[in-house]
Amino acid sequence: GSQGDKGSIGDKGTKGDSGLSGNQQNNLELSPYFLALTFPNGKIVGDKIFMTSGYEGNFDDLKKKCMQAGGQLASPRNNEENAAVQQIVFTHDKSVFLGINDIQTEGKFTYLDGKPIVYSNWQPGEPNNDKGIEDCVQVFSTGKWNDKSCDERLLILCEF
Ligand code: GMH
Ligand code: CA
Repeated sequence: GSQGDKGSIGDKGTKGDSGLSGNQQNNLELSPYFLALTFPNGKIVGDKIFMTSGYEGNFDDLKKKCMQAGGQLASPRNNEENAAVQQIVFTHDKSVFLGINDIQTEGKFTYLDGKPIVYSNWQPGEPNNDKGIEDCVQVFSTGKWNDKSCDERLLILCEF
């Protein structure tokens, strides 16, 4: 929205002079619309919405489901986004797959578009490619990352 208005769901939350995102500036988090739409499966961070449906499946299945919904698997690119992912994992007590893997080249983790990751939050000792079969990335309720087999069935978490 324009400066001074109350903001809306369509407001992408561009950062202004205050350094706060539009969502914070406009107190979107306090609005009943925000509370209703994000309870208990979603989080809004800046211009990104993370949302789970509660569905569980393997990496290919979850990747496909997010794309069919017009989004993609959660791909946190900074601490704030990772904290939002962590909160959903914690709330549901189920870990999620990220839209990050090293299927193409072992040891080189990329986003789904093939670009190298710009942010990570590995658990100490990870990624360890345990048994040589771990090309996908799961998030624990601590927010820390572990490489895991893409054949595991985890909770879906998409970003829009
Ligand atoms: C091995 C050990 C554990 C570690 C797991 C995990 C599997 O079993 O190194 O300490 O937690 O691998 O990385 O994904
Ligand atoms: Ca591992």
